[in-house]
Amino acid sequence: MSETDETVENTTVVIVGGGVAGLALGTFLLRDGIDCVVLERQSRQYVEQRQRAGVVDSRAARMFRERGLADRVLGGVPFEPLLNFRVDGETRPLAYATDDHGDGRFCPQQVLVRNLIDVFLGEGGDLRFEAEDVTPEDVDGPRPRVRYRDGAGVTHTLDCAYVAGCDGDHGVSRASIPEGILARHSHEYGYAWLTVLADAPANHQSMMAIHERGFAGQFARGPLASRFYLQCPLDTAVEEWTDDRVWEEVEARFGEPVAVRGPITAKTLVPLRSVVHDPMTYGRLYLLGDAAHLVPPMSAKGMNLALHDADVFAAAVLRKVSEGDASLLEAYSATCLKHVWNYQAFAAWFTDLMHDAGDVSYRGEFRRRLARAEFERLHGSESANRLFGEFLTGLN
Ligand code: RFL
Repeated sequence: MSETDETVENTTVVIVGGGVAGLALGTFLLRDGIDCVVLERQSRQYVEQRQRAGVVDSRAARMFRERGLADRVLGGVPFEPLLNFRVDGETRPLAYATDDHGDGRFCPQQVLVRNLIDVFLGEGGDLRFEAEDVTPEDVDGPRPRVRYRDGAGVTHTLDCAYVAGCDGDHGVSRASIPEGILARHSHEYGYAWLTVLADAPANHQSMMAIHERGFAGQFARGPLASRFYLQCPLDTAVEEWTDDRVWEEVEARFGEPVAVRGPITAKTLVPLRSVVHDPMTYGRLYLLGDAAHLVPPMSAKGMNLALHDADVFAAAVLRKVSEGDASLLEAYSATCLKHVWNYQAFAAWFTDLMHDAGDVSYRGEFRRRLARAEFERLHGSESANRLFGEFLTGLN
């Protein structure tokens, strides 16, 4: 074929983005007998190695179990219903009440992604990596199209019934919606996290420090690695954080030496923000996951919300295709947004609590004392503790 050649194909759903939302959706649709094509901008190797989230909550894990996929896609270890806090250098474990029977897991996002790719391709799914210039067209009409260019420069057009925008916050799907259609509701927390990946085994699944120098966290990422988080100002630069400075700051905030100062393999800055786009649809384009909403990583809910959207959308398409009933598709945005705002409320509360309780330079002494009182309530009040446990496990 020459560079100008075009191919035109038909499918039911074009899924833009092969991250957690796109791959889970593709797998669910495929197993429900619905044609779909997943278009991913990056290479397979890139998406399989991209390190991000680590917590699959019970609700999401249960969704995979109910679809008979848990053993094949979930890795990692089950949650223990215990959070380890260090408050001003003192150990304050919090055992939270939960009816969860061990479904939630510490499962690195790249393990989930790798497994979903294996299942999807193994069952005959159509997943196209390195798709360039993906462009949704006519999504407000009866038959949308998605065009893209493959690595050989050939342009492809996919005619479809629905486009699923699963391409994250910086993707092309939401950007293709005309101005003024979506409302953007957002909140900036005023600080960032330096996120650090290190070949350093963790003594506990989770450790979180409340300290006057700011929040610090350590979360296990498999048996040999940890993800560390350090609250820092928005205007800091990664280059300012030498490895020695990272370890000194982690140890100062935890008030004890880390078990192993292993090699640091990645450092990134993440400004903490909450964002919701409303509605999550435009014509036949449906937004899923980070393309529609962002939660601060303190809550460990972003990937879980993406999985929830995939579950709701797959069920809605199945109902329409098998029974001709569009009611679930029409309700898609409202159904997801109710769940999104519930998790946003938890994420904002937990993020404020963990940061306000430490460094007073952001929100002052009054907020610090409020946050400390709330922290004590989690230890002392059965109902507060149970509600917290329900949110953490995703059962609320
Ligand atoms: P993803 O995973 O970003 O996937 C989007 C995919 O779309 C592709 N893409 C395109 N493809 C085609 N054409 C284009 N024009 C495209 N533009 C983009 C991208 O290459 C990519 O493959 O979005 P998705 O599927 O919505 O999933 C969202 C989650 O990845 C995200 O919410 C979580 O990582 C958030 N998160 C956490 N969530 C949890 O549930 N539990 C956690 O413990 C947790 N920890 C975290 C986190 C996010 C973090 N960062 C990096 C912000 C910890 C951190 C540090």
